[in-house]
Amino acid sequence: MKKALLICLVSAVTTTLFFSCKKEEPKHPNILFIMSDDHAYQAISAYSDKLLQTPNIDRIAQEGMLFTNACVTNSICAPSRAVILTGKHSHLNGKVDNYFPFDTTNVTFPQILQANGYQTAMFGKLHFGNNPKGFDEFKILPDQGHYYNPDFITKKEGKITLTGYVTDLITDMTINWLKNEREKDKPFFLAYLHKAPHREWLPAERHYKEFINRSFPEPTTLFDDYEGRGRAAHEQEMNLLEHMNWAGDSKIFPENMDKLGIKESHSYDKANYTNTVGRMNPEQRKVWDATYGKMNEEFMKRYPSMSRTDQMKWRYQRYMQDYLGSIAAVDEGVGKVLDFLKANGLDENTIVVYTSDQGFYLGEHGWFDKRFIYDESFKTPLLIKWPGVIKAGSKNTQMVQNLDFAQTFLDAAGIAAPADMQGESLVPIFKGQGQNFRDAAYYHYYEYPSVHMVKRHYGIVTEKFKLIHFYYDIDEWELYDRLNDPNEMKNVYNDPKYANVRDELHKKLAALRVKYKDSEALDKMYIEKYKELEKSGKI
Ligand code: SGN
Ligand code: CA
Repeated sequence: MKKALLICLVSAVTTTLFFSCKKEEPKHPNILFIMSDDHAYQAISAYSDKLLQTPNIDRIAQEGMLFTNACVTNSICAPSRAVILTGKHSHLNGKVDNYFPFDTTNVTFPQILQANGYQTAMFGKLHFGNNPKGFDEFKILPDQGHYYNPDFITKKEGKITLTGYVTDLITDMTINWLKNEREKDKPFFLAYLHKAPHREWLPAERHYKEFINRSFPEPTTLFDDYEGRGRAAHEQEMNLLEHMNWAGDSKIFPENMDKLGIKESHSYDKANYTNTVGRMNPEQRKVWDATYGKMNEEFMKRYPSMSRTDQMKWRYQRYMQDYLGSIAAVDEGVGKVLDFLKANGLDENTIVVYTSDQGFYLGEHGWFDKRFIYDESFKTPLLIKWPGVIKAGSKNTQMVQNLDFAQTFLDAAGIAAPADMQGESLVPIFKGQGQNFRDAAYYHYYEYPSVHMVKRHYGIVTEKFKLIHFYYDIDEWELYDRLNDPNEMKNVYNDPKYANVRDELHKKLAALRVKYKDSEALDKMYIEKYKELEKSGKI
């Protein structure tokens, strides 16, 4: 208690952050926050084992809680990370898309934890364009980072380039820090942030062979023609057949494309392959060429007789082989870190979280990527264990959001959160309370016009319905009946049967916009700011 007070006093002097200490301090749990980039819940066997086994990630749910309705507020990388760190929606923390830099005057929960005596470290992908504040140690990837022989921006040594595979390197850094740099008299907050399985989906060499020969069940909506939905679904650019590139995504060697007369169908080009596979050293490249060369040979024979349907099916399999293949190393890494905690007696007092910065399409609606409020990208995986607090093997169906992490971690650490954070602590849920946690989630996506061309939209999601407003170069509303149409194939906004529901949701959405301090004025302001960036050539 004395120590907690002292920490409060010292940190009150050294920081202007607003926080206060609670009276009864529990034993200050350590927090290990594991987040991957673009990891769809469909590719975690604790959710579904149709595609992949992830025994190590699953351990977190077996020893803790699986959240089946966890969701994000804005399904894109850097904005999601900003929401997590600040506990505020994008329109208030300012990081509405991947382009605007993160405003470092925002107060983040790691700064507060650090000021309250936590030792803090971050390894892996941040994607802010600036360094994280509130961390005693960090090694982060510049921008998106690379899979092979990646560069890191480090707190102590500036920019470094390491030899190896990014997932393994981030895992090694994390374990090394726990082993050699952890101050044993302090609780820690450790962010272990994978780049995988982000596009262009490069697996580790040891997983090439296993995955390149496998085939995976197709989603029922792979050949979706978007009938029954509005312009946004028709005009996106994230279709496997239309918008994936042959070289970077499907790994067709550029010389083979030339021989077959294949032109990239989209703005991406062969450089995408050269920049990524091109980073491999001669030994790595040899293994790559041998395995992917065989796949290329078969493709050379098949391509001339492939129909568009065949091409779509082939694209899907190729996509899954590399996407799921790149998760294999993530799962192994998670296993190693969990084993380390256990072997060193750290597992009992450590909260372990596994999540992704958003969900991802694995061929549903014929898509890859994310961004939409539709389920596969709106929902995100979430598994949390906290021995002694969360009952092992439990499941939770509440609509928890990435907005809730900041307050959850502060609450778990016994620290009052700043009053302007907008989430809710999940600690009551951990303790088996927290029924009716959130009856409606608010969502707002901004990055348009941009890669994948998903239009700006905001909306409200309840257990039963989803109301969406697409705006900017369009003014369209969509309404989905989530229970009767789980694949979101039919917009019932103009169906008279749903008139009451629609009117009710309009009111609720307007109230949520007020509650979270979002507004048309802010929508316009962000459009203006975006146009300025476009003019300056930064987009
Ligand atoms: C890159 C990817 C896109 C992806 C964005 C944002 N193209 O531009 O497919 O949507 O990043 O991803 S790539 O060919 O360069 O890989 S995010 O996870 O950072 O939001
Ligand atoms: Ca992402």
